[in-house]
Amino acid sequence: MAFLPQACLFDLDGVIVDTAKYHFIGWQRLAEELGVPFTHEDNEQLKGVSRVGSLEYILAKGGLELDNDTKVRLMDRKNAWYLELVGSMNPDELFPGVVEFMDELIGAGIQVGLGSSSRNAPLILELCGIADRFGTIVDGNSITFSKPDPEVFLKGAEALGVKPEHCVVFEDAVSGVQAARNGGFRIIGVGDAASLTEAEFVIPGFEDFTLKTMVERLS
Ligand code: B16
Ligand code: MG
Repeated sequence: MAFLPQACLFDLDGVIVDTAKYHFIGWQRLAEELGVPFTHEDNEQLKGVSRVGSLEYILAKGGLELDNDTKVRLMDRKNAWYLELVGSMNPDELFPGVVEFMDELIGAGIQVGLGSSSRNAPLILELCGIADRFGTIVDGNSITFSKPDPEVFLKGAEALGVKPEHCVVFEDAVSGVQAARNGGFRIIGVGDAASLTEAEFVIPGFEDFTLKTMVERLS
């Protein structure tokens, strides 16, 4: 029997837009100040990881231990640099096909929600002109536990009044795919098929991806 989802939850960074490149600039600048090397490979490890989790990663890499106030100050500095870069984002930065796909879902009566670790998610959706498409926005401000904990997606499904098994999660991060799996969701990976092995299938992006294709592949 065909599987027709009642809702789709989208991650933000790596699924709707590429904010990882801005996170990289901010974390690298901070890491440099701390005397810790920070590479693109390090940045890959931080996809889907919370702001505090990302700082902890850099501190651990440098063998540094800092008190809580200092950690908060450092995260605020990095976020200020990040916001300078994000401030000029606009609809041109949306990944090709993602809005068209969302509009197809909405037109078919399938709800759309956001499940992101980023505390800046509402701002980014506004800047990109797509905030009004989301029936719910669950972001880093509304969760206690980071991916791979399923909280962010469970809250999204609850807000939309949909059970996880009737809901598809789109994720680009290994921790995000694990979060969806831990919550009992259907999961489509976006990006690198070699690393997203726990997804049901992986798409390179939303260009040429349609509701019909999704239903066929999930059924
Ligand atoms: P912020 P996602 C995540 O977004 C990013 O992938 C991750 O690199 C970042 O550390 C995290 O948001 C927190 O972001 O500092 O803006 O609160 O992929 O879950 O949409
Ligand atoms: Mg992501």
